[in-house]
Amino acid sequence: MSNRLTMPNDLRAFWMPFTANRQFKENPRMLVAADGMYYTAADGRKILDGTAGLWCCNAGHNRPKIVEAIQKQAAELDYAPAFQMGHPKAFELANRLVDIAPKGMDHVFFTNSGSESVDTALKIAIAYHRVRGDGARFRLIGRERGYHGVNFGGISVGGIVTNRKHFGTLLTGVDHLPHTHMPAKNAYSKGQPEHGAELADDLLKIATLHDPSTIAAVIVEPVAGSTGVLIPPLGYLQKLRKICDDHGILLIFDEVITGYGRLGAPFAADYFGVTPDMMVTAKGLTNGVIPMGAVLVKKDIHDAFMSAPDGTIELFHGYTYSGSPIASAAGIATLETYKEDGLFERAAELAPYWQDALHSLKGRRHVIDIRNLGLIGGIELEPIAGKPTKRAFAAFLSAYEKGVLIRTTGDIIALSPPLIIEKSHIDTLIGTVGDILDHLD
Ligand code: PXG
Ligand code: PLP
Repeated sequence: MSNRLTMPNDLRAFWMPFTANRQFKENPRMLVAADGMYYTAADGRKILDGTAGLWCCNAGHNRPKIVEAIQKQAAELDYAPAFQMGHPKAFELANRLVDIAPKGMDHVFFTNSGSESVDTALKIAIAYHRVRGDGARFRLIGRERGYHGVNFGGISVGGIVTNRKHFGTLLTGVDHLPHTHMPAKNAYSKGQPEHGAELADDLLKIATLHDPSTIAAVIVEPVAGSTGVLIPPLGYLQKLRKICDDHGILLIFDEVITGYGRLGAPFAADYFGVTPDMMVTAKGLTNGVIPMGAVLVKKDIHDAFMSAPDGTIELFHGYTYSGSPIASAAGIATLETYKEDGLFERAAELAPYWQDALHSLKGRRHVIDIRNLGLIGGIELEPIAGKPTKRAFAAFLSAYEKGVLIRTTGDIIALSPPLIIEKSHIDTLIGTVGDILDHLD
């Protein structure tokens, strides 16, 4: 007899990602529609989206241009083989990405997610040194509290203990920089904190320990998102760039969250004025609508592979859905939407209002730090003694009850609204969070 479950609302089969499955299924939170700044819940309530989905719907929901592009593409060319075959839209999207990327980032490798983009960039880094005859450079350096997705490469360079400890030996030849979170000195910084640029000097220490000639690449999030909105200290990223340059080490920025306007510039590289050798992107590339990632690569790195003998595959890497037609069409329509609506500029214009609104929560119950940059905000709460994460999760549940979607990580509330947010929405979002905190245990 089949054990297939036929009840329409049986929730057991779907093993949900990064979710307390049993708790969720006892009291599910179901979204059934979305438009502009709002989700609609299954019970019909409108939920203000304070997180752009999961940091990805930068242009807001149900954008006509993106919806039409996907519909049209599905009917015209649903899928084309990705290997040894092409279709025009993938090339067009790559060109458009190069147009908005920092100067010199001239090539694009397509993936389906941030995790795949991370592993792609790490592989390109190691292979790049090898094709240049420098195969002794194999080490990868990540950072504590870094999130680089969930594939083996990404969790190896990542710095989240819970994401690593269950999964064996991970990649070898990996080391980690210290994280840059210094609440004792930097609490309540507006924008970039003043203290901590010297933490970048640890790269030199690590490089010296292993010998710099063994290090292939360093990967960091310009602003760490998932581990609670950690803003880089002034001068920190510049120092990393300098140390990498001095020692032939590639610098990879993981811009999965910071890319596509989140900081009020196309990429964090533009915002900070530091150009990495590769940029890892996903999420906002298609406004979160269709899975897609892109690794942007400097010309020199790409070109190093192109001296392979004629007719040979230069890089033995790729995915069935690399640059798939529907994702490419969605990407093109997304970049057009960002441009037509001036959303990157809009994020920059709104950033001061966002900063003031966030920091107005200073002194509210349980709040021990507030951090912000562009349209990202982090509100750190005092944990309940012996019960880490419980207070912030209670805030998340209470916000959802009150019609506002926030995200929590540890005891930190992370906010990253769509870039179409209005000042009145910011008032509602921050006002609701403040009210909730007043009533939390
Ligand atoms: N790098 C960074 C910097 C990310 O933020 C990934 C890689 C992996 O992307 P994919 O597409 O494989 O999930 C991410 C993803 C959260 C949250 O609430 C953050 C992410 C994903 C889900 C939740 O902080 N970031
Ligand atoms: N596993 C098997 C058996 C496959 O045939 C393939 C691709 O052909 C993969 C995994 C990789 O899938 P993807 O290219 O979607 O990452």
